[in-house]
Amino acid sequence: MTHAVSIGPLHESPIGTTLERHLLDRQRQMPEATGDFTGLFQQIMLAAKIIGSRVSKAGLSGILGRTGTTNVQGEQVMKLDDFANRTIVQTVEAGGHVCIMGSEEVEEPIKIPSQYPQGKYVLQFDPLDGSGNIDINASIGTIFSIHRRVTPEGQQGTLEDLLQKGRDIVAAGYVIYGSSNMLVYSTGDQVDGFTYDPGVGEFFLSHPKIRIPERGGIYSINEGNYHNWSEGTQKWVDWIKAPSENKQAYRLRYIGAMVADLHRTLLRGGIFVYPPDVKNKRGKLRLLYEASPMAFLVEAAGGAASDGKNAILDIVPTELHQRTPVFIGSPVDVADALRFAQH
Ligand code: P6P
Repeated sequence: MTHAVSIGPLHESPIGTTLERHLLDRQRQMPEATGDFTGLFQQIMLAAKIIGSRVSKAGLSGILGRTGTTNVQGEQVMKLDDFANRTIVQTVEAGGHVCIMGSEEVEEPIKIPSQYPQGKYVLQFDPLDGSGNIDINASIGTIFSIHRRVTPEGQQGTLEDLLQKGRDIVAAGYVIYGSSNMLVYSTGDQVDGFTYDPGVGEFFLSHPKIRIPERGGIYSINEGNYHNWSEGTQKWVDWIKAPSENKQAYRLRYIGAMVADLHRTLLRGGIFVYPPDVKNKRGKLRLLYEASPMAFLVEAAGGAASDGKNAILDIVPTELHQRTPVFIGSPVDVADALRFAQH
């Protein structure tokens, strides 16, 4: 007679915790959950796997380089940008979980075709952040942010659904396509990181409950813009890279893709800054699908994120592609930077 063998709770099992399991555990803890959020997240996960697969073969599949078009930001659209954008739109639009989408690559709000159900969520994303790094095989990423709709259910979503503060985000995350591919997300209470195993085709929990150090030792900013900055920003950079009585000289690290620079900042501490300059009065980075979701994650990990005056999550958006200055990272380092930048 065979005896039933208890293998113990799955979270202690040798296979680890998949992202799928993590989402279902989260859903079970919320009695009011309908499965909509989990369904949307599974579509985002599928898109991340498809994009990751294509990025890893970009050099071979002849889609490096430019499409010859420019996006709403006036930036050259790389073939992979376009592929990533289309992948997310087509993976999500038919799922019935969102009523409208916003993308860095698309000037207008992306409506859900009338043949599909209009869902209760709003998805905004930068499909391939740091695309300038594609051709040199440096890390790039996808950033996403999920809100609840604010317009009445059952009809198509509108721009009003997109122009919501970061403080009202339901969930945000990023995928980093690097030496390994990771998906990092939060619903506001904690930040968890999942590493992709291409042999299995699953994301596995590898960085549970990420907390950013109170203070780091790295600053991340494009010093090539030094002479375009305000005097306050210049003084902060001069200060942070010099040893002083209560701090070491910080080291400079700058990858040129916000996702990669912020992933390092989240894990190691320190600060990432894209300040205003004489050419970009409101900085370069976009609020709704870059700064807000990253600020949501960093605050959930115990960090801080400011536009130089106010918390990024409290900014009330007025335009889909509006930009904002960004000072984000360890709370002590952000407070130090704001002391200089506000002068
Ligand atoms: P710069 C990439 O183009 C991006 O939008 C962010 O990912 C990155 O942090 C920033 O711009 C880099 O800008 O002017 O330093 O090349």
